[in-house]
Amino acid sequence: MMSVITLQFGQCGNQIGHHLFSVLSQDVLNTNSCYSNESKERWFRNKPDEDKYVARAVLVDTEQKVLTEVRKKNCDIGALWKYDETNIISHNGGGAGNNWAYGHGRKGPQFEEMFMEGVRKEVEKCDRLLATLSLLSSAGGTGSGVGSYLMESYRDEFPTKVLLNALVLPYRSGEVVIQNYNTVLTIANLYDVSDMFVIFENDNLHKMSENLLKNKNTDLHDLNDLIALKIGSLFQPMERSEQSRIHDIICHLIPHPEYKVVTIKSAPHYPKESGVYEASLDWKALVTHMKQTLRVSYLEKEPVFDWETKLPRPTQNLQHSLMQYSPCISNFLVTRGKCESDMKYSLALPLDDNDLYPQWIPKGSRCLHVHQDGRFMDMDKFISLATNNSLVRYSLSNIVEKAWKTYVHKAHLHQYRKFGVGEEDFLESFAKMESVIKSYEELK
Ligand SMILES: Nc1nc2c(ncn2[C@@H]2O[C@H](COP(=O)(O)OP(=O)(O)O)[C@@H](O)[C@H]2O)c(=O)[nH]1
Ligand SMILES: [Mg+2]
Repeated sequence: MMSVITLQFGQCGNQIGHHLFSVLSQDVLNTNSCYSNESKERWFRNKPDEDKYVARAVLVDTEQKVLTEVRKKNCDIGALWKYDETNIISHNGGGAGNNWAYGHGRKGPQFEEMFMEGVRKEVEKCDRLLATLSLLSSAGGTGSGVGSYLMESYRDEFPTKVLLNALVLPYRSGEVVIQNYNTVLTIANLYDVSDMFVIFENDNLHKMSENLLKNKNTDLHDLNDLIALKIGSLFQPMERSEQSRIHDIICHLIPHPEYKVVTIKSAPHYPKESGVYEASLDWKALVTHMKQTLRVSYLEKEPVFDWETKLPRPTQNLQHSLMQYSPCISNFLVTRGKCESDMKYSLALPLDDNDLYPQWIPKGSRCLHVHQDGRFMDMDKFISLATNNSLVRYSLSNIVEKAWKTYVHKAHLHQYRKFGVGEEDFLESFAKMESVIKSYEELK
Protein backbone atom coordinates (compact mmCIF):
# COMPACT_ATOMS: atom_id res chain seq x y z
CA MET A 1 0.00 0.00 0.00
CA MET A 2 1.12 3.47 -0.75
CA SER A 3 1.30 6.49 1.44
CA VAL A 4 1.45 10.26 1.35
CA ILE A 5 3.56 12.34 3.69
CA THR A 6 2.14 15.76 4.46
CA LEU A 7 4.42 18.69 5.25
CA GLN A 8 2.84 21.60 7.11
CA PHE A 9 4.61 24.96 7.10
CA GLY A 10 3.74 28.15 8.98
CA GLN A 11 0.43 29.32 10.37
CA CYS A 12 -1.60 28.67 7.27
CA GLY A 13 -0.04 25.31 6.45
CA ASN A 14 -0.47 24.00 9.96
CA GLN A 15 -4.05 25.19 10.26
CA ILE A 16 -5.02 23.69 6.93
CA GLY A 17 -3.27 20.46 7.83
CA HIS A 18 -5.41 20.01 10.90
CA HIS A 19 -8.58 20.54 8.91
CA LEU A 20 -7.37 18.16 6.24
CA PHE A 21 -6.65 15.29 8.62
CA SER A 22 -9.94 15.91 10.38
CA VAL A 23 -11.79 15.61 7.09
CA LEU A 24 -9.86 12.52 6.06
CA SER A 25 -10.39 10.85 9.39
CA GLN A 26 -14.07 11.73 9.45
CA ASP A 27 -14.39 10.32 5.97
CA VAL A 28 -12.97 6.92 6.81
CA LEU A 29 -12.05 6.25 10.40
CA ASN A 30 -15.52 5.89 11.80
CA THR A 31 -17.30 4.52 8.78
CA ASN A 32 -16.78 1.39 6.81
CA SER A 33 -16.21 3.07 3.52
CA CYS A 34 -15.01 0.94 0.67
CA TYR A 35 -11.65 2.58 0.54
CA SER A 36 -11.10 3.00 4.24
CA ASN A 37 -8.18 0.61 4.56
CA GLU A 38 -6.38 2.13 1.68
CA SER A 39 -7.13 5.62 2.88
CA LYS A 40 -5.95 4.95 6.43
CA GLU A 41 -2.74 3.57 5.07
CA ARG A 42 -2.35 6.49 2.72
CA TRP A 43 -2.59 9.28 5.29
CA PHE A 44 -2.07 7.67 8.68
CA ARG A 45 0.08 5.12 10.38
CA ASN A 46 -1.48 2.89 12.91
CA LYS A 47 0.46 1.06 15.53
CA PRO A 48 -1.68 -1.47 17.39
CA ASP A 49 -0.34 -0.29 20.76
CA GLU A 50 -1.45 3.26 20.15
CA ASP A 51 -4.92 4.53 20.85
CA LYS A 52 -5.09 6.84 17.86
CA TYR A 53 -4.11 6.85 14.25
CA VAL A 54 -1.01 8.92 13.67
CA ALA A 55 -0.93 11.36 10.76
CA ARG A 56 1.98 10.89 8.40
CA ALA A 57 2.97 14.50 8.75
CA VAL A 58 5.86 16.78 9.65
CA LEU A 59 4.98 20.20 11.08
CA VAL A 60 7.20 23.25 11.00
CA ASP A 61 6.62 26.74 12.39
CA THR A 62 8.78 29.61 13.57
CA GLU A 63 6.09 30.63 16.03
CA GLN A 64 4.56 28.71 18.88
CA LYS A 65 0.96 29.81 18.69
CA VAL A 66 -0.52 27.39 16.18
CA LEU A 67 1.65 24.46 17.21
CA THR A 68 0.66 24.94 20.82
CA GLU A 69 -2.98 24.59 19.79
CA VAL A 70 -2.10 21.54 17.74
CA ARG A 71 -0.39 19.93 20.74
CA LYS A 72 -3.45 20.67 22.84
CA LYS A 73 -5.78 19.05 20.31
CA ASN A 74 -3.41 16.10 20.19
CA CYS A 75 -4.50 15.32 23.74
CA ASP A 76 -8.25 15.34 22.97
CA ILE A 77 -9.52 12.08 24.33
CA GLY A 78 -12.28 11.62 21.78
CA ALA A 79 -10.11 12.28 18.75
CA LEU A 80 -9.49 9.47 16.29
CA TRP A 81 -6.10 10.66 15.18
CA LYS A 82 -3.13 12.72 16.30
CA TYR A 83 0.23 14.01 15.20
CA ASP A 84 3.51 12.42 16.22
CA GLU A 85 4.85 14.83 18.87
CA THR A 86 8.41 14.37 17.65
CA ASN A 87 7.37 15.60 14.20
CA ILE A 88 6.19 18.94 15.55
CA ILE A 89 9.16 21.21 14.96
CA SER A 90 9.21 24.77 16.25
CA HIS A 91 11.65 27.36 17.49
CA ASN A 92 11.33 30.02 20.09
CA GLY A 93 12.71 32.52 17.66
CA GLY A 94 9.67 34.74 17.09
CA GLY A 95 8.42 34.28 13.55
CA ALA A 96 9.76 35.02 10.12
CA GLY A 97 8.54 38.62 9.94
CA ASN A 98 6.36 37.99 6.89
CA ASN A 99 9.61 38.12 4.94
CA TRP A 100 10.50 35.41 2.44
CA ALA A 101 14.18 36.30 2.58
CA TYR A 102 14.36 36.09 6.36
CA GLY A 103 12.52 32.76 6.35
CA HIS A 104 14.56 31.35 3.51
CA GLY A 105 17.99 32.70 4.39
CA ARG A 106 17.99 32.76 8.16
CA LYS A 107 15.30 30.47 9.54
CA GLY A 108 15.30 27.72 6.93
CA PRO A 109 18.83 26.51 7.65
CA GLN A 110 18.05 26.38 11.38
CA PHE A 111 15.24 23.93 10.79
CA GLU A 112 16.87 21.81 8.14
CA GLU A 113 18.39 19.10 10.28
CA MET A 114 15.34 18.46 12.46
CA PHE A 115 13.03 18.67 9.50
CA MET A 116 14.96 16.18 7.38
CA GLU A 117 15.23 13.84 10.34
CA GLY A 118 11.46 13.89 10.69
CA VAL A 119 10.97 13.35 6.98
CA ARG A 120 13.43 10.44 6.83
CA LYS A 121 11.70 8.78 9.74
CA GLU A 122 8.32 9.11 8.02
CA VAL A 123 9.68 7.84 4.72
CA GLU A 124 11.03 4.76 6.49
CA LYS A 125 7.62 4.13 7.99
CA CYS A 126 5.95 3.98 4.58
CA ASP A 127 5.68 0.72 2.73
CA ARG A 128 5.93 2.78 -0.36
CA LEU A 129 5.92 6.52 -0.54
CA LEU A 130 3.41 7.75 -3.04
CA ALA A 131 3.90 11.47 -2.80
CA THR A 132 4.69 14.32 -0.49
CA LEU A 133 2.07 17.01 -0.10
CA SER A 134 3.14 20.33 1.34
CA LEU A 135 0.72 22.89 2.70
CA LEU A 136 1.62 26.55 2.96
CA SER A 137 0.64 30.11 2.22
CA SER A 138 2.71 32.13 -0.21
CA ALA A 139 2.29 35.48 1.51
CA GLY A 140 3.88 35.13 4.96
CA GLY A 141 7.46 34.34 5.83
CA THR A 142 7.49 30.88 7.35
CA GLY A 143 5.43 28.86 4.92
CA SER A 144 6.84 30.75 1.98
CA GLY A 145 10.48 31.22 2.97
CA VAL A 146 11.21 28.37 5.37
CA GLY A 147 8.92 26.09 3.39
CA SER A 148 10.72 26.83 0.11
CA TYR A 149 14.09 26.27 1.72
CA LEU A 150 13.09 22.97 3.26
CA MET A 151 11.45 21.69 0.09
CA GLU A 152 14.69 22.37 -1.74
CA SER A 153 16.45 20.22 0.87
CA TYR A 154 13.82 17.57 0.46
CA ARG A 155 14.24 17.60 -3.31
CA ASP A 156 18.03 17.23 -2.98
CA GLU A 157 17.66 14.12 -0.91
CA PHE A 158 14.67 12.63 -2.75
CA PRO A 159 15.13 13.71 -6.36
CA THR A 160 12.60 11.31 -7.83
CA LYS A 161 9.73 11.46 -5.34
CA VAL A 162 6.55 13.26 -6.27
CA LEU A 163 6.27 16.65 -4.57
CA LEU A 164 2.92 18.44 -4.53
CA ASN A 165 2.32 21.91 -3.21
CA ALA A 166 -1.00 23.13 -1.95
CA LEU A 167 -0.43 26.86 -1.98
CA VAL A 168 -2.74 29.51 -0.54
CA LEU A 169 -2.70 32.87 -2.32
CA PRO A 170 -3.47 35.90 -0.15
CA TYR A 171 -6.54 38.11 -0.20
CA ARG A 172 -6.06 40.71 -2.89
CA SER A 173 -6.49 43.62 -0.56
CA GLY A 174 -6.11 44.50 3.06
CA GLU A 175 -3.04 42.47 3.83
CA VAL A 176 0.63 43.46 4.01
CA VAL A 177 2.23 44.98 0.90
CA ILE A 178 5.15 42.62 0.73
CA GLN A 179 2.85 39.61 0.41
CA ASN A 180 3.21 40.05 -3.36
CA TYR A 181 6.99 39.89 -3.18
CA ASN A 182 6.77 36.81 -1.02
CA THR A 183 4.35 35.13 -3.40
CA VAL A 184 6.52 35.83 -6.45
CA LEU A 185 9.62 34.51 -4.69
CA THR A 186 7.81 31.43 -3.41
CA ILE A 187 6.27 30.31 -6.67
CA ALA A 188 9.35 31.13 -8.75
CA ASN A 189 11.66 29.25 -6.41
CA LEU A 190 9.40 26.25 -6.04
CA TYR A 191 8.36 25.93 -9.65
CA ASP A 192 11.12 23.66 -10.79
CA VAL A 193 11.37 21.80 -7.49
CA SER A 194 7.67 20.80 -7.49
CA ASP A 195 5.68 18.46 -9.67
CA MET A 196 2.38 20.25 -9.23
CA PHE A 197 0.87 23.27 -7.52
CA VAL A 198 -2.68 23.25 -6.32
CA ILE A 199 -3.60 26.90 -5.89
CA PHE A 200 -6.20 28.16 -3.44
CA GLU A 201 -7.31 31.77 -3.43
CA ASN A 202 -8.57 33.19 -0.20
CA ASP A 203 -10.86 35.64 -2.01
CA ASN A 204 -12.68 32.89 -3.90
CA LEU A 205 -12.96 30.64 -0.89
CA HIS A 206 -14.28 33.54 1.16
CA LYS A 207 -17.00 34.19 -1.41
CA MET A 208 -17.91 30.52 -1.49
CA SER A 209 -18.23 30.49 2.26
CA GLU A 210 -20.42 33.59 2.31
CA ASN A 211 -22.60 32.77 -0.68
CA LEU A 212 -22.94 29.02 -0.42
CA LEU A 213 -22.42 28.19 3.22
CA LYS A 214 -24.15 31.39 4.37
CA ASN A 215 -21.36 32.10 6.83
CA LYS A 216 -21.80 35.79 7.54
CA ASN A 217 -18.75 35.79 9.79
CA THR A 218 -16.50 33.79 7.55
CA ASP A 219 -13.04 33.30 9.02
CA LEU A 220 -9.92 31.41 7.98
CA HIS A 221 -11.21 28.18 9.47
CA ASP A 222 -14.21 28.24 7.16
CA LEU A 223 -11.84 28.62 4.24
CA ASN A 224 -9.76 25.75 5.54
CA ASP A 225 -12.81 23.49 5.65
CA LEU A 226 -13.32 24.13 1.96
CA ILE A 227 -9.66 23.55 1.17
CA ALA A 228 -9.69 20.28 3.12
CA LEU A 229 -12.78 19.05 1.25
CA LYS A 230 -11.22 19.88 -2.09
CA ILE A 231 -7.92 18.19 -1.36
CA GLY A 232 -9.65 15.22 0.22
CA SER A 233 -12.06 14.69 -2.65
CA LEU A 234 -9.21 14.68 -5.15
CA PHE A 235 -6.71 12.58 -3.25
CA GLN A 236 -8.76 10.11 -1.29
CA PRO A 237 -8.32 6.72 -2.93
CA MET A 238 -10.93 5.33 -5.28
CA GLU A 239 -12.21 1.86 -4.98
CA ARG A 240 -10.37 -0.50 -7.32
CA SER A 241 -9.19 2.35 -9.46
CA GLU A 242 -5.64 2.50 -10.67
CA GLN A 243 -6.25 6.11 -11.52
CA SER A 244 -6.55 7.19 -7.96
CA ARG A 245 -2.85 6.66 -7.64
CA ILE A 246 -1.56 10.13 -7.17
CA HIS A 247 1.20 9.52 -9.64
CA ASP A 248 -1.35 8.93 -12.39
CA ILE A 249 -3.38 11.99 -11.45
CA ILE A 250 -0.27 14.11 -11.82
CA CYS A 251 0.88 12.50 -15.05
CA HIS A 252 -2.51 13.30 -16.50
CA LEU A 253 -2.81 16.82 -15.13
CA ILE A 254 0.76 17.91 -15.83
CA PRO A 255 1.68 16.59 -19.27
CA HIS A 256 4.19 19.39 -19.77
CA PRO A 257 6.55 20.88 -17.13
CA GLU A 258 5.76 24.45 -18.13
CA TYR A 259 2.14 24.05 -17.00
CA LYS A 260 2.08 22.99 -13.39
CA VAL A 261 -0.69 25.03 -11.82
CA VAL A 262 -3.96 23.36 -10.99
CA THR A 263 -7.12 24.53 -9.24
CA ILE A 264 -9.83 22.33 -7.77
CA LYS A 265 -13.46 23.28 -8.43
CA SER A 266 -16.03 21.43 -6.39
CA ALA A 267 -19.74 21.15 -5.61
CA PRO A 268 -22.14 21.08 -3.97
CA HIS A 269 -21.35 23.16 -0.94
CA TYR A 270 -24.31 24.08 1.23
CA PRO A 271 -25.03 24.93 4.86
CA LYS A 272 -24.88 21.89 7.11
CA GLU A 273 -28.45 22.36 8.28
CA SER A 274 -30.01 22.19 4.84
CA GLY A 275 -29.61 18.57 3.89
CA VAL A 276 -32.63 18.65 1.59
CA TYR A 277 -30.84 20.64 -1.01
CA GLU A 278 -28.51 18.06 -2.45
CA ALA A 279 -31.14 15.51 -3.34
CA SER A 280 -32.55 17.69 -6.09
CA LEU A 281 -29.30 17.69 -8.03
CA ASP A 282 -28.41 15.15 -10.60
CA TRP A 283 -24.94 14.33 -11.86
CA LYS A 284 -25.49 16.07 -15.16
CA ALA A 285 -26.27 19.33 -13.45
CA LEU A 286 -23.12 19.02 -11.38
CA VAL A 287 -20.95 18.36 -14.43
CA THR A 288 -22.53 21.33 -16.20
CA HIS A 289 -21.81 23.42 -13.16
CA MET A 290 -18.16 22.35 -13.23
CA LYS A 291 -17.95 23.31 -16.86
CA GLN A 292 -19.45 26.71 -16.09
CA THR A 293 -16.60 27.44 -13.73
CA LEU A 294 -14.27 27.43 -16.75
CA ARG A 295 -16.16 30.17 -18.57
CA VAL A 296 -14.69 33.46 -19.67
CA SER A 297 -16.54 36.40 -21.14
CA TYR A 298 -16.73 36.41 -24.89
CA LEU A 299 -15.18 39.78 -25.53
CA GLU A 300 -12.77 40.42 -22.73
CA LYS A 301 -11.81 36.79 -22.38
CA GLU A 302 -11.71 37.31 -18.68
CA PRO A 303 -13.49 35.26 -16.08
CA VAL A 304 -17.14 36.25 -16.35
CA PHE A 305 -18.06 35.53 -12.87
CA ASP A 306 -16.94 32.99 -10.35
CA TRP A 307 -19.51 30.30 -11.01
CA GLU A 308 -18.15 28.23 -8.21
CA THR A 309 -19.68 30.70 -5.77
CA LYS A 310 -23.15 30.00 -7.17
CA LEU A 311 -25.36 27.08 -6.38
CA PRO A 312 -25.52 24.53 -9.15
CA ARG A 313 -28.98 24.52 -10.67
CA PRO A 314 -31.00 21.48 -11.59
CA THR A 315 -30.21 20.34 -15.10
CA GLN A 316 -29.72 23.27 -17.38
CA ASN A 317 -28.73 23.59 -20.97
CA LEU A 318 -25.78 25.73 -21.80
CA GLN A 319 -26.33 27.99 -24.76
CA HIS A 320 -23.28 27.16 -26.71
CA SER A 321 -23.06 30.10 -29.06
CA LEU A 322 -22.72 32.56 -26.21
CA MET A 323 -20.09 30.71 -24.29
CA GLN A 324 -16.39 30.77 -24.35
CA TYR A 325 -14.10 28.79 -22.15
CA SER A 326 -10.69 29.40 -20.78
CA PRO A 327 -8.34 27.03 -22.63
CA CYS A 328 -7.41 23.92 -20.69
CA ILE A 329 -4.32 21.74 -20.75
CA SER A 330 -6.08 18.94 -18.90
CA ASN A 331 -8.92 18.14 -16.55
CA PHE A 332 -9.39 15.44 -13.97
CA LEU A 333 -12.95 14.84 -12.85
CA VAL A 334 -13.82 12.96 -9.70
CA THR A 335 -17.38 11.97 -8.88
CA ARG A 336 -18.18 10.33 -5.58
CA GLY A 337 -21.63 8.98 -4.75
CA LYS A 338 -24.17 6.67 -6.25
CA CYS A 339 -24.61 6.78 -10.03
CA GLU A 340 -26.26 4.43 -12.49
CA SER A 341 -23.68 2.61 -14.49
CA ASP A 342 -24.94 3.53 -17.95
CA MET A 343 -24.66 7.17 -17.03
CA LYS A 344 -21.28 6.85 -15.37
CA TYR A 345 -19.42 6.44 -18.62
CA SER A 346 -20.84 9.42 -20.44
CA LEU A 347 -20.82 11.82 -17.53
CA ALA A 348 -17.54 13.53 -18.35
CA LEU A 349 -18.21 13.94 -22.06
CA PRO A 350 -19.07 17.67 -21.85
CA LEU A 351 -15.59 18.19 -20.45
CA ASP A 352 -14.01 16.66 -23.55
CA ASP A 353 -15.47 19.27 -25.91
CA ASN A 354 -13.23 20.86 -28.51
CA ASP A 355 -14.06 24.34 -27.28
CA LEU A 356 -12.24 23.70 -24.02
CA TYR A 357 -8.83 22.78 -25.40
CA PRO A 358 -6.19 24.04 -27.80
CA GLN A 359 -6.16 21.91 -30.92
CA TRP A 360 -2.85 20.27 -30.15
CA ILE A 361 -4.17 18.51 -27.06
CA PRO A 362 -5.16 15.03 -28.22
CA LYS A 363 -8.69 13.88 -27.47
CA GLY A 364 -7.58 11.01 -25.29
CA SER A 365 -5.63 13.17 -22.88
CA ARG A 366 -8.21 15.87 -22.18
CA CYS A 367 -10.47 14.88 -19.35
CA LEU A 368 -9.94 11.82 -17.24
CA HIS A 369 -12.91 10.79 -15.13
CA VAL A 370 -12.92 8.54 -12.10
CA HIS A 371 -16.05 7.55 -10.29
CA GLN A 372 -16.61 6.10 -6.87
CA ASP A 373 -20.01 4.81 -5.77
CA GLY A 374 -19.14 5.19 -2.11
CA ARG A 375 -19.97 8.51 -0.51
CA PHE A 376 -17.37 11.12 0.33
CA MET A 377 -17.91 12.74 3.73
CA ASP A 378 -21.30 11.08 3.78
CA MET A 379 -22.58 13.30 1.00
CA ASP A 380 -25.06 11.98 -1.51
CA LYS A 381 -23.02 13.31 -4.40
CA PHE A 382 -19.78 15.21 -4.53
CA ILE A 383 -17.99 16.35 -7.63
CA SER A 384 -14.58 17.87 -8.03
CA LEU A 385 -12.73 19.03 -11.08
CA ALA A 386 -8.99 19.49 -10.94
CA THR A 387 -8.24 21.73 -13.85
CA ASN A 388 -4.98 22.84 -15.40
CA ASN A 389 -6.10 25.85 -17.36
CA SER A 390 -5.43 29.35 -18.43
CA LEU A 391 -7.62 31.00 -15.79
CA VAL A 392 -4.74 30.93 -13.30
CA ARG A 393 -2.94 33.57 -15.28
CA TYR A 394 -5.36 36.26 -14.06
CA SER A 395 -4.53 35.57 -10.45
CA LEU A 396 -0.83 35.19 -11.07
CA SER A 397 -0.47 38.31 -13.16
CA ASN A 398 -2.46 40.34 -10.66
CA ILE A 399 0.14 39.47 -8.04
CA VAL A 400 3.13 39.95 -10.33
CA GLU A 401 1.88 43.34 -11.49
CA LYS A 402 1.42 44.57 -7.95
CA ALA A 403 4.80 43.24 -6.91
CA TRP A 404 6.44 44.89 -9.91
CA LYS A 405 4.84 48.25 -9.11
CA THR A 406 6.36 48.11 -5.65
CA TYR A 407 9.63 46.85 -7.02
CA VAL A 408 10.23 49.69 -9.48
CA HIS A 409 10.00 52.10 -6.58
CA LYS A 410 12.55 49.97 -4.77
CA ALA A 411 10.16 49.81 -1.85
CA HIS A 412 11.03 47.40 0.97
CA LEU A 413 13.92 45.90 -0.95
CA HIS A 414 16.42 46.57 1.83
CA GLN A 415 14.51 44.14 4.05
CA TYR A 416 15.29 41.42 1.54
CA ARG A 417 18.82 42.49 0.74
CA LYS A 418 19.67 42.20 4.44
CA PHE A 419 19.06 38.48 4.19
CA GLY A 420 20.83 37.85 0.92
CA VAL A 421 18.02 38.34 -1.59
CA GLY A 422 19.17 41.02 -4.01
CA GLU A 423 18.09 42.56 -7.26
CA GLU A 424 19.24 39.64 -9.36
CA ASP A 425 17.18 37.18 -7.35
CA PHE A 426 14.13 39.35 -7.74
CA LEU A 427 14.59 39.79 -11.46
CA GLU A 428 15.10 36.08 -11.93
CA SER A 429 11.89 35.38 -10.01
CA PHE A 430 9.93 37.95 -11.98
CA ALA A 431 11.22 36.41 -15.20
CA LYS A 432 10.17 32.95 -14.09
CA MET A 433 6.67 34.13 -13.23
CA GLU A 434 6.36 36.03 -16.51
CA SER A 435 7.30 32.95 -18.45
CA VAL A 436 4.70 30.81 -16.67
CA ILE A 437 2.01 33.45 -17.22
CA LYS A 438 3.00 33.82 -20.86
CA SER A 439 2.74 30.10 -21.47
CA TYR A 440 -0.79 30.08 -20.09
CA GLU A 441 -1.69 33.20 -22.07
CA GLU A 442 -0.55 31.63 -25.28
CA LEU A 443 -2.92 28.69 -24.94
CA LYS A 444 -5.51 29.04 -27.64
N1 LIG B 1 -6.85 29.93 3.91
C1 LIG B 1 -6.06 30.29 4.94
N2 LIG B 1 -5.22 31.31 4.83
C2 LIG B 1 -4.44 31.64 5.87
C3 LIG B 1 -4.49 30.93 7.10
N3 LIG B 1 -3.60 31.50 7.95
C4 LIG B 1 -3.00 32.49 7.27
N4 LIG B 1 -3.51 32.58 6.01
C5 LIG B 1 -3.08 33.49 4.95
O1 LIG B 1 -1.69 33.32 4.84
C6 LIG B 1 -1.04 34.57 4.68
C7 LIG B 1 -0.12 34.78 5.85
O2 LIG B 1 0.70 33.69 5.98
P1 LIG B 1 0.91 32.89 7.33
O3 LIG B 1 0.68 31.46 7.04
O4 LIG B 1 0.15 33.49 8.46
O5 LIG B 1 2.46 33.19 7.53
P2 LIG B 1 3.62 32.26 8.07
O6 LIG B 1 3.18 31.71 9.38
O7 LIG B 1 4.78 33.19 8.20
O8 LIG B 1 3.85 31.22 7.04
C8 LIG B 1 -2.14 35.58 4.57
O9 LIG B 1 -2.40 35.75 3.19
C9 LIG B 1 -3.33 34.93 5.26
O10 LIG B 1 -4.54 35.35 4.68
C10 LIG B 1 -5.40 29.85 7.19
O11 LIG B 1 -5.51 29.17 8.21
N5 LIG B 1 -6.15 29.57 6.09
MG1 LIG C 1 3.53 32.75 11.17
